[in-house]
Amino acid sequence: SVSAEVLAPSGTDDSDWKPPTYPKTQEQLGRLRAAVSRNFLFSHLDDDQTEQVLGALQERKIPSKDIKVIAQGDVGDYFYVVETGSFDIYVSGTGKIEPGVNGMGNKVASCGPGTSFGELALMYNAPRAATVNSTEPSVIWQLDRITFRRILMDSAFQRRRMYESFLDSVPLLNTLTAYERSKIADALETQKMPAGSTIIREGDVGDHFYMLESGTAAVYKSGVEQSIKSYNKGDYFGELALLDDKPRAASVVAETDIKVAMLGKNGFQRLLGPVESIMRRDDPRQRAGSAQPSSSSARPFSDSV
Ligand code: 1OR
Repeated sequence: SVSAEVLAPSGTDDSDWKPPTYPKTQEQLGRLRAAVSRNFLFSHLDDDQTEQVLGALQERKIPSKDIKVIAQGDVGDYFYVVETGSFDIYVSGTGKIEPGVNGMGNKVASCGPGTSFGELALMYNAPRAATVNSTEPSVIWQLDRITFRRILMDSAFQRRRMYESFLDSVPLLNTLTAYERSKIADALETQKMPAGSTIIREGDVGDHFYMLESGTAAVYKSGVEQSIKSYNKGDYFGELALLDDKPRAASVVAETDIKVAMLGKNGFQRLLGPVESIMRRDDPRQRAGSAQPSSSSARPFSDSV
Protein backbone atom coordinates (compact mmCIF):
# COMPACT_ATOMS: atom_id res chain seq x y z
CA SER A 1 0.00 0.00 0.00
CA VAL A 2 0.99 3.59 -0.38
CA SER A 3 1.51 4.22 3.33
CA ALA A 4 3.63 1.12 3.93
CA GLU A 5 5.82 2.04 1.03
CA VAL A 6 6.23 5.56 2.35
CA LEU A 7 7.26 4.32 5.79
CA ALA A 8 9.87 1.93 4.48
CA PRO A 9 13.17 3.82 4.40
CA SER A 10 14.65 3.30 0.98
CA GLY A 11 17.33 0.68 0.74
CA THR A 12 16.48 -1.37 3.85
CA ASP A 13 14.08 -4.30 3.54
CA ASP A 14 13.60 -3.85 -0.17
CA SER A 15 17.09 -4.26 -1.53
CA ASP A 16 15.76 -6.51 -4.26
CA TRP A 17 13.43 -3.85 -5.60
CA LYS A 18 13.86 -3.36 -9.32
CA PRO A 19 12.19 -0.74 -11.42
CA PRO A 20 9.72 -2.04 -14.00
CA THR A 21 11.00 -2.17 -17.57
CA TYR A 22 8.75 -1.53 -20.52
CA PRO A 23 10.30 -2.66 -23.81
CA LYS A 24 10.71 0.08 -26.38
CA THR A 25 11.54 0.24 -30.06
CA GLN A 26 14.66 2.13 -31.14
CA GLU A 27 12.37 4.79 -32.51
CA GLN A 28 10.57 5.19 -29.17
CA LEU A 29 13.84 5.23 -27.27
CA GLY A 30 15.16 7.95 -29.52
CA ARG A 31 12.13 10.14 -28.90
CA LEU A 32 12.23 9.45 -25.18
CA ARG A 33 15.92 10.32 -24.86
CA ALA A 34 15.31 13.58 -26.68
CA ALA A 35 12.36 14.43 -24.42
CA VAL A 36 14.22 13.80 -21.15
CA SER A 37 17.41 15.48 -22.34
CA ARG A 38 15.53 18.77 -22.19
CA ASN A 39 14.29 18.19 -18.65
CA PHE A 40 16.36 19.39 -15.70
CA LEU A 41 15.12 16.73 -13.29
CA PHE A 42 16.96 14.13 -15.31
CA SER A 43 20.21 15.99 -15.70
CA HIS A 44 21.64 14.94 -12.33
CA LEU A 45 21.19 11.20 -12.81
CA ASP A 46 24.17 8.93 -13.41
CA ASP A 47 24.20 6.54 -16.40
CA ASP A 48 22.74 3.62 -14.45
CA GLN A 49 19.93 5.67 -13.03
CA THR A 50 19.19 7.13 -16.46
CA GLU A 51 18.90 3.66 -17.99
CA GLN A 52 16.61 2.49 -15.18
CA VAL A 53 14.35 5.50 -15.53
CA LEU A 54 14.22 5.25 -19.33
CA GLY A 55 13.25 1.60 -18.99
CA ALA A 56 10.49 2.41 -16.50
CA LEU A 57 8.89 5.23 -18.48
CA GLN A 58 5.79 4.29 -20.44
CA GLU A 59 4.54 6.08 -23.52
CA ARG A 60 1.02 7.44 -23.36
CA LYS A 61 -0.76 9.05 -26.29
CA ILE A 62 -3.27 11.74 -25.49
CA PRO A 63 -5.60 11.67 -28.49
CA SER A 64 -7.21 15.09 -28.28
CA LYS A 65 -7.54 18.31 -26.38
CA ASP A 66 -9.44 18.45 -23.10
CA ILE A 67 -8.15 15.21 -21.63
CA LYS A 68 -7.52 15.61 -17.90
CA VAL A 69 -4.29 13.78 -17.24
CA ILE A 70 -4.35 14.89 -13.60
CA ALA A 71 -7.33 16.03 -11.54
CA GLN A 72 -6.70 18.26 -8.53
CA GLY A 73 -7.34 16.43 -5.26
CA ASP A 74 -6.68 12.93 -6.63
CA VAL A 75 -4.06 10.60 -5.20
CA GLY A 76 -0.77 10.81 -7.12
CA ASP A 77 0.14 7.77 -9.20
CA TYR A 78 2.46 8.94 -11.98
CA PHE A 79 4.95 11.63 -12.89
CA TYR A 80 4.83 12.82 -16.49
CA VAL A 81 7.27 14.14 -19.08
CA VAL A 82 5.87 15.91 -22.14
CA GLU A 83 7.28 14.80 -25.48
CA THR A 84 4.94 16.69 -27.82
CA GLY A 85 1.77 18.72 -27.41
CA SER A 86 0.77 21.02 -24.62
CA PHE A 87 -1.14 21.21 -21.37
CA ASP A 88 -2.78 23.89 -19.28
CA ILE A 89 -2.61 23.76 -15.51
CA TYR A 90 -5.49 24.92 -13.33
CA VAL A 91 -5.78 25.43 -9.59
CA SER A 92 -9.13 25.80 -7.90
CA GLY A 93 -9.87 27.03 -4.42
CA THR A 94 -7.34 29.86 -4.57
CA GLY A 95 -9.95 32.37 -3.41
CA LYS A 96 -9.65 34.30 -6.65
CA ILE A 97 -12.63 34.59 -8.98
CA GLU A 98 -12.77 31.45 -11.03
CA PRO A 99 -14.13 32.19 -14.47
CA GLY A 100 -15.38 29.57 -16.87
CA VAL A 101 -17.68 26.66 -16.41
CA ASN A 102 -15.18 23.87 -16.57
CA GLY A 103 -14.86 23.62 -12.80
CA MET A 104 -11.09 23.37 -13.07
CA GLY A 105 -10.36 26.72 -11.44
CA ASN A 106 -7.86 29.35 -12.53
CA LYS A 107 -5.26 28.67 -15.16
CA VAL A 108 -1.84 29.09 -13.52
CA ALA A 109 0.60 27.75 -16.09
CA SER A 110 1.05 25.92 -19.38
CA CYS A 111 3.60 23.31 -20.25
CA GLY A 112 5.02 22.00 -23.48
CA PRO A 113 7.70 19.65 -24.87
CA GLY A 114 10.55 18.79 -22.50
CA THR A 115 8.72 19.94 -19.38
CA SER A 116 7.25 17.68 -16.73
CA PHE A 117 4.40 17.74 -14.24
CA GLY A 118 2.87 15.65 -11.49
CA GLU A 119 5.92 15.57 -9.21
CA LEU A 120 4.44 17.40 -6.22
CA ALA A 121 1.95 14.78 -5.08
CA LEU A 122 4.62 12.10 -5.35
CA MET A 123 7.29 14.10 -3.53
CA TYR A 124 5.11 15.25 -0.66
CA ASN A 125 2.58 12.39 -0.50
CA ALA A 126 -0.05 15.04 -1.00
CA PRO A 127 -3.20 15.16 -3.13
CA ARG A 128 -2.72 16.51 -6.65
CA ALA A 129 -2.22 20.28 -6.28
CA ALA A 130 -3.59 21.17 -9.71
CA THR A 131 -5.53 19.88 -12.70
CA VAL A 132 -3.57 19.25 -15.89
CA ASN A 133 -5.60 19.34 -19.09
CA SER A 134 -4.43 18.75 -22.69
CA THR A 135 -4.89 21.58 -25.17
CA GLU A 136 -4.10 19.45 -28.25
CA PRO A 137 -3.24 15.84 -29.13
CA SER A 138 -0.05 15.07 -27.21
CA VAL A 139 2.48 12.40 -26.35
CA ILE A 140 3.63 12.01 -22.75
CA TRP A 141 5.79 9.53 -20.86
CA GLN A 142 4.71 8.37 -17.44
CA LEU A 143 6.83 7.12 -14.54
CA ASP A 144 5.29 5.19 -11.65
CA ARG A 145 5.47 6.74 -8.18
CA ILE A 146 7.84 4.18 -6.71
CA THR A 147 10.45 4.52 -9.42
CA PHE A 148 10.02 8.28 -9.26
CA ARG A 149 10.61 8.30 -5.50
CA ARG A 150 13.47 5.82 -5.57
CA ILE A 151 15.45 7.31 -8.39
CA LEU A 152 14.37 10.78 -9.40
CA MET A 153 13.14 12.30 -6.19
CA ASP A 154 16.10 12.31 -3.86
CA SER A 155 18.21 14.61 -5.93
CA ALA A 156 15.29 16.85 -6.90
CA PHE A 157 14.09 17.08 -3.32
CA GLN A 158 17.51 17.93 -1.99
CA ARG A 159 18.12 20.54 -4.64
CA ARG A 160 14.77 22.23 -4.00
CA ARG A 161 15.50 22.26 -0.25
CA MET A 162 19.08 23.38 -0.69
CA TYR A 163 18.18 26.35 -2.85
CA GLU A 164 14.93 27.27 -1.14
CA SER A 165 16.19 29.86 1.34
CA PHE A 166 18.75 31.28 -1.07
CA LEU A 167 16.20 31.75 -3.88
CA ASP A 168 13.77 33.26 -1.38
CA SER A 169 16.43 35.87 -0.63
CA VAL A 170 17.04 36.91 -4.25
CA PRO A 171 15.06 40.14 -4.81
CA LEU A 172 14.76 39.52 -8.56
CA LEU A 173 12.73 36.38 -7.91
CA ASN A 174 10.32 37.61 -5.27
CA THR A 175 7.45 38.14 -7.69
CA LEU A 176 7.59 34.47 -8.69
CA THR A 177 5.54 31.80 -6.96
CA ALA A 178 7.28 29.33 -4.64
CA TYR A 179 6.56 26.72 -7.30
CA GLU A 180 8.32 28.73 -10.00
CA ARG A 181 11.34 29.14 -7.69
CA SER A 182 11.45 25.38 -7.12
CA LYS A 183 11.57 24.85 -10.89
CA ILE A 184 14.58 27.18 -10.97
CA ALA A 185 16.21 25.10 -8.22
CA ASP A 186 15.85 22.02 -10.44
CA ALA A 187 17.90 23.74 -13.11
CA LEU A 188 20.68 25.40 -11.07
CA GLU A 189 24.29 24.31 -10.76
CA THR A 190 26.45 25.71 -7.99
CA GLN A 191 30.07 26.48 -8.69
CA LYS A 192 32.72 27.53 -6.17
CA MET A 193 35.55 29.73 -7.39
CA PRO A 194 38.58 31.14 -5.59
CA ALA A 195 39.16 34.87 -5.16
CA GLY A 196 40.54 36.39 -8.34
CA SER A 197 38.70 34.08 -10.77
CA THR A 198 37.16 35.57 -13.85
CA ILE A 199 33.54 34.46 -13.88
CA ILE A 200 32.61 36.29 -17.07
CA ARG A 201 35.02 37.66 -19.66
CA GLU A 202 34.12 40.74 -21.68
CA GLY A 203 33.54 39.90 -25.34
CA ASP A 204 32.79 36.21 -24.78
CA VAL A 205 29.60 34.56 -25.96
CA GLY A 206 27.18 34.30 -23.04
CA ASP A 207 25.84 30.90 -22.12
CA HIS A 208 25.01 31.22 -18.41
CA PHE A 209 23.18 33.48 -16.02
CA TYR A 210 24.54 33.83 -12.47
CA MET A 211 23.28 34.54 -8.97
CA LEU A 212 25.80 35.16 -6.22
CA GLU A 213 25.28 32.72 -3.35
CA SER A 214 28.19 33.93 -1.23
CA GLY A 215 31.18 36.25 -1.45
CA THR A 216 31.54 39.39 -3.53
CA ALA A 217 32.38 40.04 -7.18
CA ALA A 218 33.36 43.14 -9.14
CA VAL A 219 32.66 44.32 -12.67
CA TYR A 220 35.40 45.63 -14.96
CA LYS A 221 35.20 47.13 -18.38
CA SER A 222 38.18 47.31 -20.75
CA GLY A 223 39.74 50.76 -20.80
CA VAL A 224 38.46 51.54 -17.32
CA GLU A 225 40.92 50.86 -14.56
CA GLN A 226 38.65 50.67 -11.56
CA SER A 227 35.81 48.34 -10.97
CA ILE A 228 32.52 49.89 -12.05
CA LYS A 229 30.18 47.94 -9.81
CA SER A 230 30.22 45.21 -7.22
CA TYR A 231 27.91 42.36 -6.45
CA ASN A 232 26.91 40.86 -3.12
CA LYS A 233 24.94 37.82 -2.03
CA GLY A 234 21.58 37.63 -3.82
CA ASP A 235 22.69 39.84 -6.74
CA TYR A 236 22.52 38.55 -10.29
CA PHE A 237 24.57 39.14 -13.42
CA GLY A 238 25.18 37.76 -16.87
CA GLU A 239 21.66 38.42 -18.07
CA LEU A 240 22.31 40.98 -20.80
CA ALA A 241 24.21 38.75 -23.21
CA LEU A 242 21.44 36.17 -22.87
CA LEU A 243 18.55 38.61 -23.18
CA ASP A 244 19.87 40.32 -26.27
CA ASP A 245 22.18 37.70 -27.80
CA LYS A 246 25.14 40.02 -27.52
CA PRO A 247 28.73 39.39 -26.41
CA ARG A 248 29.50 39.90 -22.73
CA ALA A 249 29.51 43.65 -22.11
CA ALA A 250 32.01 43.54 -19.21
CA SER A 251 34.05 41.15 -17.09
CA VAL A 252 33.02 39.93 -13.65
CA VAL A 253 35.78 38.87 -11.26
CA ALA A 254 35.51 37.17 -7.85
CA GLU A 255 36.81 39.51 -5.14
CA THR A 256 36.63 36.83 -2.44
CA ASP A 257 36.13 33.07 -2.61
CA ILE A 258 32.65 32.82 -4.04
CA LYS A 259 29.78 30.49 -4.71
CA VAL A 260 27.62 31.18 -7.74
CA ALA A 261 24.39 29.48 -8.77
CA MET A 262 24.41 29.16 -12.55
CA LEU A 263 21.48 28.76 -14.90
CA GLY A 264 22.10 27.72 -18.52
CA LYS A 265 20.65 29.68 -21.41
CA ASN A 266 17.81 27.23 -21.99
CA GLY A 267 16.73 27.35 -18.33
CA PHE A 268 17.14 31.11 -18.26
CA GLN A 269 14.81 31.51 -21.22
CA ARG A 270 12.33 28.98 -19.97
CA LEU A 271 12.21 29.95 -16.31
CA LEU A 272 13.01 33.64 -16.08
CA GLY A 273 10.61 34.90 -18.73
CA PRO A 274 8.26 36.27 -16.05
CA VAL A 275 11.01 38.54 -14.63
CA GLU A 276 12.52 39.69 -17.92
CA SER A 277 10.95 43.13 -17.59
CA ILE A 278 12.45 43.48 -14.10
CA MET A 279 15.91 42.61 -15.39
CA ARG A 280 15.54 45.16 -18.16
CA ARG A 281 14.30 47.74 -15.67
CA ASP A 282 17.29 47.03 -13.40
CA ASP A 283 19.62 47.75 -16.30
CA PRO A 284 20.78 51.35 -15.82
CA ARG A 285 21.18 51.92 -19.55
CA GLN A 286 17.56 51.03 -20.14
CA ARG A 287 16.49 53.26 -17.27
CA ALA A 288 18.51 56.17 -18.56
CA GLY A 289 17.28 55.56 -22.09
CA SER A 290 13.62 55.32 -21.32
CA ALA A 291 13.39 58.06 -18.73
CA GLN A 292 15.36 60.77 -20.52
CA PRO A 293 15.82 59.79 -24.14
CA SER A 294 18.09 62.64 -25.16
CA SER A 295 19.58 63.77 -21.88
CA SER A 296 23.14 63.62 -20.68
CA SER A 297 22.43 60.78 -18.28
CA ALA A 298 23.61 58.13 -20.72
CA ARG A 299 26.64 56.43 -19.23
CA PRO A 300 29.95 56.03 -20.97
CA PHE A 301 29.87 52.32 -20.27
CA SER A 302 27.50 49.63 -19.17
CA ASP A 303 27.63 48.57 -15.57
CA SER A 304 25.60 45.48 -16.07
CA VAL A 305 26.81 42.38 -17.79
P1 1OR B 1 0.92 17.42 -8.72
O1 1OR B 1 1.42 16.04 -8.49
O2 1OR B 1 0.35 18.15 -7.55
C1 1OR B 1 -0.49 18.62 -10.54
O3 1OR B 1 -0.15 17.39 -9.91
C2 1OR B 1 0.78 19.21 -11.09
O4 1OR B 1 0.67 20.49 -11.71
C3 1OR B 1 1.74 19.50 -9.95
O5 1OR B 1 2.13 18.29 -9.34
C4 1OR B 1 2.81 20.28 -10.67
O6 1OR B 1 3.65 19.41 -11.37
C5 1OR B 1 1.99 21.07 -11.71
N1 1OR B 1 0.84 24.88 -8.31
C6 1OR B 1 0.75 23.53 -8.19
N2 1OR B 1 1.06 22.66 -9.15
C7 1OR B 1 1.50 23.13 -10.30
C8 1OR B 1 1.61 24.52 -10.49
C9 1OR B 1 1.27 25.42 -9.44
N3 1OR B 1 2.09 24.69 -11.74
C10 1OR B 1 2.27 23.48 -12.28
N4 1OR B 1 1.91 22.51 -11.43
N5 1OR B 1 1.37 26.80 -9.53
C11 1OR B 1 1.13 27.64 -8.35
C12 1OR B 1 -0.27 28.21 -8.38
C13 1OR B 1 -0.60 28.96 -7.12
C14 1OR B 1 1.71 27.49 -10.76
C15 1OR B 1 3.00 28.23 -10.66
C16 1OR B 1 3.34 28.93 -11.94
